[in-house]
Amino acid sequence: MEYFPTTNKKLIDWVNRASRLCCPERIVWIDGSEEQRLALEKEAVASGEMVRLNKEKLPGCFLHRTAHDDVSRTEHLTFICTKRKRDAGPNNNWMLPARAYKKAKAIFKGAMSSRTMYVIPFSMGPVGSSFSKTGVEITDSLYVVLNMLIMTRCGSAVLRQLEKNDNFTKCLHSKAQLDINKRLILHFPEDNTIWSVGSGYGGNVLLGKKCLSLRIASYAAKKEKWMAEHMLILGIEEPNGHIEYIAAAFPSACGKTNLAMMVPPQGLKRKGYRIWTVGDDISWMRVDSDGSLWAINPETGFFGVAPGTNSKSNPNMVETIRRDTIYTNVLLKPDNTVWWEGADGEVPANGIDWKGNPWKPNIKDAQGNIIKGAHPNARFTSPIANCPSASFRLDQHHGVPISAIVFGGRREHVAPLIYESFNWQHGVFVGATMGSELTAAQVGKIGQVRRDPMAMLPFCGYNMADYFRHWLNMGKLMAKPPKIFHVNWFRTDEHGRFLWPGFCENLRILEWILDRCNNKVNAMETPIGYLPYPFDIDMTGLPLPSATMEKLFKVEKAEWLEEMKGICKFFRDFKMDMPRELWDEYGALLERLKKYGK
Ligand code: OXD
Ligand code: MN
Repeated sequence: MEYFPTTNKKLIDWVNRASRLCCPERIVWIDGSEEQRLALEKEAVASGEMVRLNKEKLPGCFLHRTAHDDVSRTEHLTFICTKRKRDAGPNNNWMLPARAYKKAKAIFKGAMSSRTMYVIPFSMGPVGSSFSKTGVEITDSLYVVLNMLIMTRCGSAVLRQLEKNDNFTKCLHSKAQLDINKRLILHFPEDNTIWSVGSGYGGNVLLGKKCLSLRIASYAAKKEKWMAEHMLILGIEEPNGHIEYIAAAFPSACGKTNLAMMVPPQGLKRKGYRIWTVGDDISWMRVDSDGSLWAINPETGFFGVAPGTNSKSNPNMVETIRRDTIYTNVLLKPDNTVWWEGADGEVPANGIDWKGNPWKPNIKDAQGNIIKGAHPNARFTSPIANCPSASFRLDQHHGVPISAIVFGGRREHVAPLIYESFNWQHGVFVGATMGSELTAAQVGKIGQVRRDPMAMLPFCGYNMADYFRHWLNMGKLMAKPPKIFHVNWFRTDEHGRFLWPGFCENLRILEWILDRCNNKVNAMETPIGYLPYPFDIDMTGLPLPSATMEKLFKVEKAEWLEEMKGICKFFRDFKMDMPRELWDEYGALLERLKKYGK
């Protein structure tokens, strides 16, 4: 007779069904205790799933290597399974639920034989908050368990919550054979269910993250009138103790994590700002009784990209990942510490690369390509509590009030360093038309613009036209909606050099954003929105030539008219479902641009 630490019948039935399907050798319930975690870490080391790192230099840290073809999210194997194809929209791969269950069942069948099945009750958001969502992940991966213990609140407290309210997302995961040809990441928003099989990569298997907190949550948020967004949340505190919070959406690889925990630049030190990190990836926002938008980060950890993380790009993260961290696909050094391309310090003379092979700088593969020590998407999983800038409001049920929403993209041209939308509806248009140029790291033609509305293209769990409609409706529910801005840290000159230094200097732009929110400065009206008067940006300690400033803020009519063609093409994909208001915004912008001088 199986032991169940719950009386929740729905949960017991579901665990029994999963067990009959996957046939594990035994079932272990995760209770969230320190004792259990330490035992599981030992087990993972003994089985070779993790390597314990240098206890003095990296206390509580481990290294894990994934299968070589299982190193990032697999969007082509990710599906939204709804009764109607239309509800998934042109932005998602779609499968009929019955077909999806059948296909995946064949892979799950017996997949856990001679393995342990772990049951992880978890809460996204503080346990018991009306803001939070409960999930239970069943998995045969210890790596998943140990990551979930960092990324979410898990264990007995969540089970107690499930005694009161039996609403939870059923998350089923099995590594199965880690076969890319038998890999499926399936979302059933109508059943509040996620099935992931055949992968061991975080984004595909830590089901509380992208799968629940964005895809499933975005679907629930529309129904329940709140917002689940791919946004960082940070607070800026003035010396008088006043803190304002900003939520910002950028496509992957645009420095979201770095921005979330930036250190004020030398030139602004005299102003005594402090930055508070609330989250680096996901923001759940709702309208509170004061008529403004309040946000929580439903996670408790960072799942960040290691390459490029160093004391210049992100000193707070360097501090965070010194302990209690799981590293995935980085280089192992002879002293049992880790390294990646773009890390602090010297390039090690040798080590073991992310594939487990001996490595030296500049060694080449059979094709003559340099072999990297760490995979470009190597990751660390680390508790937010370790972060020197972690917000003291992380566990507050109400979250933090949002003064501004910032959208951003990676654009060499077209988008100026910063502009402000005219109003909420125009801001939704700005978010809906967000785009980034492809870099060498992505498949496709370099420089080609990929539209990624609100940075949600891979994460919106339903038809994006309905998502835009939801954004428009949310604006109507707020007495004090946040102002909406767009930034571009990546504008280049005629030689392809970045015009703006980025990183901590971005605080100068956030300062202007808050000045606008507090009606402290005026702005210039242009066809695309309000732009700063250059003298309103505090450039103390950053002497950029005025010609550079001019280029950073330039709105080029010809470039924008070209941009409009791309936007039009993108909007047309949504056919008749596209909200009329966004076409109105499109038409109005086109008119303003036509009338614009240069
Ligand atoms: C992530 C992503 O891993 O957005 O956070 O790809
Ligand atoms: Mn992300």
